[in-house]
Amino acid sequence: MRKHSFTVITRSLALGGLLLAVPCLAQGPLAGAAGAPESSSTHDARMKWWREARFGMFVHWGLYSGLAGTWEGKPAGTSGGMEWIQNIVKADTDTYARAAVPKFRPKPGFAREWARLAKAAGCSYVVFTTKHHEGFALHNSRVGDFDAGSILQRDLVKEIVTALRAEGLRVGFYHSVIDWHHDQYDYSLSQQLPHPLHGKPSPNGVRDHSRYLKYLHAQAEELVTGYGRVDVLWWDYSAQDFQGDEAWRATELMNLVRKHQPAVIMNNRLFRTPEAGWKSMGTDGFVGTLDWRYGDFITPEQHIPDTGMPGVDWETCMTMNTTWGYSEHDRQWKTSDTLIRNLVDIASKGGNYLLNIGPQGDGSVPTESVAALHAVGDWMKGHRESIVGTMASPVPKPAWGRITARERKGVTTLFLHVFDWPANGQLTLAGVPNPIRKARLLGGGKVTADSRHGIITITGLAQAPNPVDSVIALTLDGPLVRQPGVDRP
Ligand code: FHN
Repeated sequence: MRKHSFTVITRSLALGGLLLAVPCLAQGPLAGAAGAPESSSTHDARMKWWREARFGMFVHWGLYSGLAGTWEGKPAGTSGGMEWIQNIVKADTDTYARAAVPKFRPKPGFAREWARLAKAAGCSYVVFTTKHHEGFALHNSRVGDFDAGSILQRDLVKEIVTALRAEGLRVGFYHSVIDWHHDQYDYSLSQQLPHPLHGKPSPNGVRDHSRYLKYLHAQAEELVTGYGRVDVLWWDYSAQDFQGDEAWRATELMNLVRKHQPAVIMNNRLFRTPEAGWKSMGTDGFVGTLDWRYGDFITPEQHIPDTGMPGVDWETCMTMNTTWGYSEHDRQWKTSDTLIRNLVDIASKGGNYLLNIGPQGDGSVPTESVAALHAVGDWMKGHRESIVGTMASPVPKPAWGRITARERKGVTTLFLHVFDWPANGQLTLAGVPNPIRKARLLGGGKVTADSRHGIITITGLAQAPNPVDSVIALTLDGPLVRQPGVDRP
């Protein structure tokens, strides 16, 4: 198989005696509609909104949400993914459904609450679970009977998509290829993928996995043909011993989706090979290469790669506490300061932040998540331009914080995100030879920037205007060249 590697090509333009470098990705043909080669320019156009967005909301919501991490009156756990509760308690699907369905009662207007919260937080897109590993589909499916249409007489996907679009948000479907309900999903084919019946014989005899794949592809087709434009398809997940075409007829599945949604952006999780960006079963085991066949972006989970992933598109997905699905026992909430700084750190490395909420069985969002997202949104209100539409810092990470950058028409803006305001009120930045046009503090306030021997000093403020992250916009003549030998942001 042709290994598709990325090389970064810098187009050098001489301007004002400075080498201007505009990093771009030199890519071979990429997957377009139905697998046809996609040119780099078409690929960049397709990825444009996603690369500019920088910030999305993840939503894990299903039958597990009503169980809230509790099984037979006791906590199934106080940390970790409670969307896995069926596998934690090793319940067969009928036992699980009997316990969970009565507790899953979406209230009217739940989806509007989600959409308004995502908008208030400054998110540009929302990726929500259309089906998680438990196998319960949130749409009204014609090919199954374990779905919201069959059991609740509602099409929850339609309700959510309608609410998201009313707020101008892009729509993403998370869809689990793992399925703990379907009686032909052959869990014996992988020793690494989880299943509540692992190690036990199938209660319905030998399973024909190809029949499950027919169902998987049919439901995927329902989702990409029945709800208008789908902006993101977030597949989840494969194992080293069971992945790709063997496990899911993956290439066919991606081509099916692209046939109906040619602009869709898909992650790399139908596969699990170095070419698809993975080097282990862990979600921190990544390599910074992504062959076009395996998806559009790499998906580091619950962590931020130290130096980002130069040359490929990547998105860190993260919980606010320790579970993706709702748990009434998990109190380990990250502070809003941490969430804001995570967003800045990720953007400074050129990635996206997909921050998760786990609504309860009626769709209500935990109050801690609501408060945190509003705090992030309050910060975003005054600092949005330093995140949305920016790219990775072209200069090394400074001791006092992070840097995001924008380059337009030969003018660079560096957004200096100051986490730790220097005691003497003087901010210095080395490695920036470009002439300064101006310096302004986002949100108001006067600062002065002087440049001497390539070192910029910013003065004028005795203390940090914003204790979490104060941002100075530094406008410079010409784009910045990545300093030779400089470690990545
Ligand atoms: O097993 C799932 C898990 O429940 C959750 O959905 C995460 C989100 O990225 N994905 C899988 C674990 O990597």
